[in-house]
Amino acid sequence: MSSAACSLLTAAQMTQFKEEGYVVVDDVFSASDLQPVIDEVAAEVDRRSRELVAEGKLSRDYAELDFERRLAAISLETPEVARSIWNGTLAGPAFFHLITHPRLLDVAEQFCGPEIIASSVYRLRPKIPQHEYGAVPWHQDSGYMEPYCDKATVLTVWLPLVDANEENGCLWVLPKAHRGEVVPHHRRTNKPYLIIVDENLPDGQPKCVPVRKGGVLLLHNRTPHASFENKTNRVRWSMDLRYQSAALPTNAKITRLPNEDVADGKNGVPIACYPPEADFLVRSQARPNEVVTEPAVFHKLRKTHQSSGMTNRWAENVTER
Ligand SMILES: O=C(O)CCC(=O)C(=O)O
Repeated sequence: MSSAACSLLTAAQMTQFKEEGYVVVDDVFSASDLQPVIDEVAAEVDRRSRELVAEGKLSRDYAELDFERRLAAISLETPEVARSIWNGTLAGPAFFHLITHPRLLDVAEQFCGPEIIASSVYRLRPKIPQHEYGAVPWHQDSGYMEPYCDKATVLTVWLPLVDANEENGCLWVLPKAHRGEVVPHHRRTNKPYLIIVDENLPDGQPKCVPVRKGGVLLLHNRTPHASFENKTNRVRWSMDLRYQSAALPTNAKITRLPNEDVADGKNGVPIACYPPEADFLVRSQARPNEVVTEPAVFHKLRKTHQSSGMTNRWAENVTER
């Protein structure tokens, strides 16, 4: 892969995001930018698989297989390694350095302004071949957030660690639907993820969005998106990261500036756009001393954050689908 070409979006890319609610930016990262994250994840797969072998839950550790194949082979025997990675517990230095990568923050600044909060809602997703639970139904990221933040822009950066395409389950989007409201979402009994059921899905032609390793897909928080089955025999590894302006509700422990939202219990401002996980300041002109620069601080935040109350906005909506 060529080394990362440019960090800022062109005017045409900005227009596409504004009009369509998504845009792909190629070559944001070089292979060497992504390798430390891959190494950190591979080390965890190695550690967990050895543990399971020792516990008699896995026949062997499949150490001879590469990053894309090893977890696929393990998952034919047990879902435990994939599950333990999926649930957001990995928060090592390489993750921190990727989330705070200057080129990514340059991109985020174009949407969020100079005071940037990294929302701690980041996910590492190993989409396992032919596993139904790897599919993510249609949803808007705002469906998971506080209604107060529906009108804001919270940027999702979807970032594959391998080439992502239709066959291995890249994302699909509904272009232009971000211009409308957050539509009703349903919870499913005994299944993960919120879903927008067919009758609530905004009109439009779903679009498959392949992204090459090193590139990113940028999504608006009201852009409906989904991903379907991985039909290959390799894992489709990806991460999704989120950024917002510090002016929005945030549980980051930072000084508030005039005109920034503060949850004072009176004006309906929530404690954060997504209270269950910890936000942190990643770039700032106004309070540079409060920017989190140490991986250990990020790690501690991830491990010790106490979730506070969240609006149960879809409480009435339950479906069997
Ligand atoms: O990676 C996927 O398959 C789904 C990602 C997603 O839905 C999200 O980032 O909100």
